[in-house]
Amino acid sequence: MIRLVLTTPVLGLLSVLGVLAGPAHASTLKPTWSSSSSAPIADGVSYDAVNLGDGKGASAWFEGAEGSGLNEWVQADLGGDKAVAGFTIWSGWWYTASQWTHYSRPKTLQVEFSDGTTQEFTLQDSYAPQSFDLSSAKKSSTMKFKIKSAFTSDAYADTAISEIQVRDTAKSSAAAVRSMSASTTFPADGDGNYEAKNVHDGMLDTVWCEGNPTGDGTGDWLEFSFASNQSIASLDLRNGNAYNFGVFMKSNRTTAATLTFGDGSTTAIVVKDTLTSQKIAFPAHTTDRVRLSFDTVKRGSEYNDLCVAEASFSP
Ligand SMILES: [Ca+2]
Ligand SMILES: [Ca+2]
Repeated sequence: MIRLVLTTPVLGLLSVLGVLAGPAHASTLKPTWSSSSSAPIADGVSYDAVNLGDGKGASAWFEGAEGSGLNEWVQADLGGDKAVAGFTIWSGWWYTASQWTHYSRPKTLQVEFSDGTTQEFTLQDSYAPQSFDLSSAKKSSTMKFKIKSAFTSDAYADTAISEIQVRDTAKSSAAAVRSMSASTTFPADGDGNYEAKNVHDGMLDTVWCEGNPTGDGTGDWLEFSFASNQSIASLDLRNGNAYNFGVFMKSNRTTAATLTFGDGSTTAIVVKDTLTSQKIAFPAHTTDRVRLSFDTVKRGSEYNDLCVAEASFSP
């Protein structure tokens, strides 16, 4: 399945999140991004640092210096002092899994805080989000990520970072997810994987898609197991592949679903066929798990597979 609208690359040129409850449960900040340099806009595609915080793997910052851009940097302005707990990085260009090897990936990143102190982080050369916790929370209003070394690409020298999520010590309002399961899962391909964990990584173009070879997603389900009993009363959903409208229209979306709670009770919900964020309220339940079963589906124009970009439960 083609995850994205593929165009010719114009530059001319998952540490795996093993413990879901950690990073996903922390509160993610909304920094303003700047950089020492960036590759020039080409064919209408921007490689600006703003791409580091747009929730899309396919959009990336590319340094604009010679070679692999050693000592080039991006800076997150956190909007005042925050208690920074850590960050998660999608290193390299996550346009597709097969494109990822064609550009350099940061290996060592030096992070400088607003008091001038620095910490160094060594990344794996892995097509997976990598999550780092600071040894202790750090009060800072900025984080500057400087490329100190890079993994060599098989094609172009330019170094890319697709996304950086910075989290503070505040708890997210969303129920912490311990594990996910799904009725079926579409097999990984050259575009990436379609696993259930993709629905709570904060990324609009990483999705769960059902893998039933004949079905349209009707009867398929996603199940969320929480770290503890949670009172939940709303579902925050990004239906379909929420990368953009064109991609959204291609795959199936759900239009009605049933929630089944740990005690076996159920609630029917109506879902909008929209790629924008929607919050679906239901009578509060205290439960350690909930299954989201898809009852009706709107067919996509190209792929007969149901996809969900993001889903979380809140009080
Ligand atoms: Ca991005
Ligand atoms: Ca996602």
